Amino acid sequence: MKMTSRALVAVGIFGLIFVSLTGQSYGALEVGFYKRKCFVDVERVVAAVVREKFFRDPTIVAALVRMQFHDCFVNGCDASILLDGISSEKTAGPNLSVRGYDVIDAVKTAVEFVCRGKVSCADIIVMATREAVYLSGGGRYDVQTGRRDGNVSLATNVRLPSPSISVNQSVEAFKSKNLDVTDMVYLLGGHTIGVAHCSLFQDRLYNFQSTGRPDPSMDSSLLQKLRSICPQNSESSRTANLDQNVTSAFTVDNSFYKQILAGKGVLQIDQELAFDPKTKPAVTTIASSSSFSEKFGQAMVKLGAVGVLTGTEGEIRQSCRAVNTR
Ligand code: HEM
Ligand SMILES: *[C@@H]1O[C@H](CO)[C@@H](O)[C@H](O)[C@H]1NC(C)=O
Ligand SMILES: *[C@@H]1O[C@H](CO)[C@@H](O)[C@H](O)[C@H]1NC(C)=O
Ligand SMILES: *[C@@H]1O[C@H](CO)[C@@H](O)[C@H](O)[C@H]1NC(C)=O
Ligand SMILES: CC(=O)N[C@H]1CO[C@H](CO)[C@@H](O)[C@@H]1O
Repeated sequence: MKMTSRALVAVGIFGLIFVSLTGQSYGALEVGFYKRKCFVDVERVVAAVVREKFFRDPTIVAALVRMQFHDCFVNGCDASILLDGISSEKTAGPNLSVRGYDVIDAVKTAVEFVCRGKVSCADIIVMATREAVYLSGGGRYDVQTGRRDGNVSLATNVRLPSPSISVNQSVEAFKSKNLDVTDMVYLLGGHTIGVAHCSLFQDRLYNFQSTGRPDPSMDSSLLQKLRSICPQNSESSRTANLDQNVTSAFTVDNSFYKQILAGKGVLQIDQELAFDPKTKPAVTTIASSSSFSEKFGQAMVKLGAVGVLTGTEGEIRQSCRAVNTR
């Protein structure tokens, strides 16, 4: 009650000093978190490693973008997808084809060398993905950092949407992660790169919704093409590009939206996006807009904030593949 304003200022300053000495931040991600944590620019170290991997294998862009989605959608962006174990998230059906773990390991080794014990695996996923999107020609966005790593990873937690989900169900799935319809439409633009295995769209080619006929919404030339890649009743490990525009199948750009408007969506959900009244207006706008890169980056930042651990929650893993032993 007798506290003067000078005393209040002193308490405030003490608080700031305390926070900066203990290095704790309370619950917030920020752009450039590692600037105060490390003597070297961690984001540049990440960039160098990803660049080297990218020039050997440009498909790491798709691998990393999908990895960020799967990490963030299951138990928040806490690197739980990276944990090895006989029943960890990695072992669940939809995650089996997630790749890029080697890229994350290489980045972790490099950042540990320059700033030991400070950089989380959850942040590495987000920083590496940003770099990969940029290298593909998809523009550069600022990422927030300050995530900490979780220590729980269970295949039974993996409830990822199936490719035959309806737009309404997909809207619900994204909403449960605080992502709105617009975010969803931009994020599904992640399908502007990468591939899908035949088994995940085979029904659309031969027996759509048990009709014995193909999906009538599929462009007929695409149908012929996909049927030749994925013959009926074959156990095919073959794949088709998610973006059917050959000149941009490796580039994070808006051509995916042009393709789905032309009936050339490979996954059922991608095709529905172009025809459902809830999403068609956004798809049409994005298909003819020049701001996709920027908006996609913003949506990735929003995705990157889902269910994060910050401050003193979780830990900084020593190896991205295992929780620390104490
Ligand atoms: C309703 C939501 C989604 C569904 C149902 C879905 C489904 C799928 C399926 C079935 C595949 C093919 C997997 C395979 O054959 O191995 C795939 C691939 C992919 N997805 Fe999604 N996805 C969704 C959302 C997203 C989001 C939000 C992103 C990123 C922002 C994303 C990025 C990717 C990428 C980059 C690939 C290609 C992976 C590669 O080539 O290695 N997906 N997705
Ligand atoms: C999707 O939800 C809307 C209401 O938000 C409803 O009017 C529409 O019938 C639903 N569509 C389908 C295919 O269930
Ligand atoms: C195909 O990709 C190129 C290069 O990104 C783009 O200029 C063109 O508009 C795209 N065409 C279609 C039909 O998607
Ligand atoms: C996981 O982390 C939580 C809190 O961050 C802690 O309570 C728990 O003991 C940890 N579990 C293991 C197996 O390390
Ligand atoms: C599409 C797909 O592979 N779904 C599988 C995902 O993983 C769960 C749990 O392991 C399986 O039950 C699904 O069939």
